[in-house]
Amino acid sequence: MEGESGSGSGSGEVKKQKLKLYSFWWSTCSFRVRIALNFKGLKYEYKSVNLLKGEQLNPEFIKLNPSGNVPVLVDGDTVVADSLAILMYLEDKYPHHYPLLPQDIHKRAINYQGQLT
Ligand SMILES: N[C@@H](CCC(=O)N[C@@H](CS)C(=O)NCC(=O)O)C(=O)O
Repeated sequence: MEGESGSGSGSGEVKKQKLKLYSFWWSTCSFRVRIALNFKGLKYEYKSVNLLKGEQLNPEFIKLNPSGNVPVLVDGDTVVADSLAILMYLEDKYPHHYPLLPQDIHKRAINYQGQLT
């Protein structure tokens, strides 16, 4: 379900937590995550990390991502850094929200090839 994560008390209650994306407007790595979130129709809270002001080196942010890079996605207790890892996480968690990858495994392989080189 959209923007849902975690589980409730066992009574069927599902705790809704909005995804948070730490990002910066000119970061190309962040673009593709924002595009994927929008394709999938997932609501998220945008957390700006101003790379020009060095905010990626703030201790709070370094705790989240010791490599000091954006993007970082926070989904409840799950913290995912690196745009490709985030895309794959979103695809695994929300496979039916506008799939990012083709079903055909050969076409999928070509997509991976494009991303991993
Ligand atoms: N492989 C990482 C690379 C992340 C990366 O290099 N991010 C850049 C912005 S595109 C960054 O945060 N740089 C921080 C800096 O320049 O100090 C990914 O795809 O997310």
